[in-house]
Amino acid sequence: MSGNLRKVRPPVLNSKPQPPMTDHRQFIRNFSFHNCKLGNQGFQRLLLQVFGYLGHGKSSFINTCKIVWDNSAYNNYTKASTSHGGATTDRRTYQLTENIILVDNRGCAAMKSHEKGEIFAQLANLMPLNMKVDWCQGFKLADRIVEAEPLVQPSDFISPIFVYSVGHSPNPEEKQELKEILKTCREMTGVEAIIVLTHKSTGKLEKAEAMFRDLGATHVFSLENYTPKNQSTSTEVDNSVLKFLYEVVQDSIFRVGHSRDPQKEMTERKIFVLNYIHNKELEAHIQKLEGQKAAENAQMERAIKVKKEEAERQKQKDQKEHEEKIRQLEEEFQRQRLRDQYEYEQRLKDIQQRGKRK
Ligand SMILES: Nc1nc2c(ncn2[C@@H]2O[C@H](COP(=O)(O)OP(=O)(O)O)[C@@H](O)[C@H]2O)c(=O)[nH]1
Ligand SMILES: [Mg+2]
Repeated sequence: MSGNLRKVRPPVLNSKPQPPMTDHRQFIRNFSFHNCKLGNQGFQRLLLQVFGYLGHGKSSFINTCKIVWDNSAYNNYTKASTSHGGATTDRRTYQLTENIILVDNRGCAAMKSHEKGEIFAQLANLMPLNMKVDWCQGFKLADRIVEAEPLVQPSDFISPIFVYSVGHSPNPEEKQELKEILKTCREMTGVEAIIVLTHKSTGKLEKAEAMFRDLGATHVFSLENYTPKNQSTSTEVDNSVLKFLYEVVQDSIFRVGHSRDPQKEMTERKIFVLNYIHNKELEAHIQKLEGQKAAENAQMERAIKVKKEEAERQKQKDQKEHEEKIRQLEEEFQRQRLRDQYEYEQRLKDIQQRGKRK
């Protein structure tokens, strides 16, 4: 990853004076990479890469951004799921301004390693936009990345936006997974993902904010999305969205203010994802081999145990037979002793009688 990619964002200070919301709108509308300090350096569009788990409100968040931006009534632009659980299977784009695009990436319920490969391939913008996303893994995924090469644009500048529902309380394993996802996103794109917390009013907001700050997030936003059940527009939601867009644009201007190379960055992202896929395949292969070895060892241990039990049974049988033989010998010896004693006594009696007769 190039050094410039790694430039840390300026921290967002709550006390920072914010311009009025009309200025936010104007700033966002007028945004173009051409106006950056060093010019656009080959970047054309700002791609807000919305990613995260299934059902956490990604599509609803994009709807909310569109509704706020267009100042319109509720509209389900993204066909967000109307019941709990997400439904997005395509990777669709939604134009916000001439230069800002929102991407509704396909989420997954739990990020198994092959799904993570797919998630990072989407996030790295290595997969074509506006096409169905079929989960695949390993070499198949690597092939698809190579096939997609002519269809992807290095001129798209990525801003990773991780959407997470405050209503979800992660267990330690899920927290560890979140940590890994955000770390990989940081390593791949060179920046911390911007966090958007949905379902804000479920009451666990502070805990979720603290968790993401612990995980290294520097930009954490929260809101209650507009949904079919929550359609009436609110100034609070409108302001949250405009602040979010304003910060994302400012952040991108800051990042493109340093020397960059879109083509090189795309190649680096591709190498990163292909390595990631390769390593995960290798890990899976090693795990499989270890599993086989463990199964073989268990089988061998079982066979040894059976042999030992057999030997023990044989030993006990031999012991019993030996004891039986000893017992029989002792009985025989006893009988013989009695016979000998009897004979002796008889002889003695005969001698005594013969002596008397004499
Ligand atoms: N109460 C509430 N419901 C939400 C919010 N965001 C999304 N939802 C609901 O959560 C469900 C899943 O949302 P969706 O946007 O499809 O999730 P995705 O899979 O991440 O795209 C839908 O029923 C939405 O109406 C929110 O901020 N608050
Ligand atoms: Mg969706």
